[in-house]
Amino acid sequence: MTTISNNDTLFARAQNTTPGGVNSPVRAFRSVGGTPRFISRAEGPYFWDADDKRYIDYIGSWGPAIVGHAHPEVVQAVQAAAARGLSFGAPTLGEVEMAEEICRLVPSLEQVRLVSSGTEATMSALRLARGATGRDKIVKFEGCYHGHADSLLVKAGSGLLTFGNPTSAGVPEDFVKHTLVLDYNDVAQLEEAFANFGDEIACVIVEPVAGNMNLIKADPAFLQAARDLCTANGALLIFDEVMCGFRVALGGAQALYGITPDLTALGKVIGGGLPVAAFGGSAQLMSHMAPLGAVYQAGTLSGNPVAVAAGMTTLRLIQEPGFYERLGATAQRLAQGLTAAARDAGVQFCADAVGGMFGLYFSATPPHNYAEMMAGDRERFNAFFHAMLDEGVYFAPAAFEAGFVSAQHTDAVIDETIAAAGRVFKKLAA
Ligand code: KE4
Repeated sequence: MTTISNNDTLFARAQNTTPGGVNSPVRAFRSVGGTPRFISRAEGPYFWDADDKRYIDYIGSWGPAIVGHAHPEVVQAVQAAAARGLSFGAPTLGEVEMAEEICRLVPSLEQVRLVSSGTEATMSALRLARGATGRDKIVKFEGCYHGHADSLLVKAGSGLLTFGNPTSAGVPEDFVKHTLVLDYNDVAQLEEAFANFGDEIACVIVEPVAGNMNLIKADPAFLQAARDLCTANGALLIFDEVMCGFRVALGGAQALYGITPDLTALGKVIGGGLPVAAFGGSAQLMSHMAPLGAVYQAGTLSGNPVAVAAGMTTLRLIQEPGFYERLGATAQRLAQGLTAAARDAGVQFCADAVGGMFGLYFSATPPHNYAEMMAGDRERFNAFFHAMLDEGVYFAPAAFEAGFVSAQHTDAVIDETIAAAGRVFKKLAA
């Protein structure tokens, strides 16, 4: 007799008033099956579900919870800001301080515009690239996700250099006919695209460390080729660092790779769990944005003072001495420990990590592109996911997502995870 959990009850109830019972599709567990856990509270590396079962959390709200959940200093800053009013629709000191801090930490940025989601940040950066260059075509890569703006909901066209097809109903063919979708890490395709359309391409948008087809690292030569081809053809290079920004290094992937994009999109960590995202670049490029220029973009809650308080406190905490060294060591400890546990159990598995984000792969080697990621053993991932959930460890509920650690994932927490995985891998091998 299976017991009905509070998660089951809540999930059934939620589906009456919200499509799929969730406010973002990945939360519905449709990729892994089963009942999503409704989270009641979180603290440090943990959160608790509607049955008050504790989990070690490795999604961290998909990146924002980098200092750990409910960090006392973040909570205190939010409470103090809220007591001064929630939103004004007028400029505030906090927004100025946040823009200055982001530009100080990411040298390629002379100016930024704050928005409320990563989707807004990338959508606005694309519009700016098109407005500044007067060109329509954009290049993206299979497996990179940049939010749900129409011209980015695109999968590769039938032929290599044919333009994209919508990945979502409701997106007219016309809205994606200027979007070229290439293979990630494929320099030859990028060179051919520019040979064919160079003077029509407004921008190349890329996740410099991809986290939406599991974790896939860009080859340095691939990013350098994108940089060089954009420069040579008068196109703009956009780094979508909504996920990897302030996650893989203090200055983001652009600091790690030493490659300077023309525009950058940021999100997640800079909001510390509240809705703050941003896009920016040179003052010259940003001068195209309304009210100075002709590229329009706006937002009622852009730069919201309570959200900015959470983000600024988080940005201060991640600058503590040794923060990224410890975060990187934590993710490496997890990746190496899981790999060893799988090997001891005789299960084909590998893992990788960059800064505070990691990838888990049921394949012999980490993937280099979307097709290789899709060739992984999805069934085995799903069995692993649920067995770990039963052990009180919550990994991303989809084989194509990355994972995240926080400053509160101590060695003891990582070792508890590895021990649980050892038991699970043995079961999988049986
Ligand atoms: P949002 O609009 O969800 O704030 O950001 C969109 C976005 C843009 N760029 C990158 C590189 C992103 O990873 C995202 C959003 N990431 C997903 C994680 N796969 C958010 C989780 C979700 O969709 O619920």
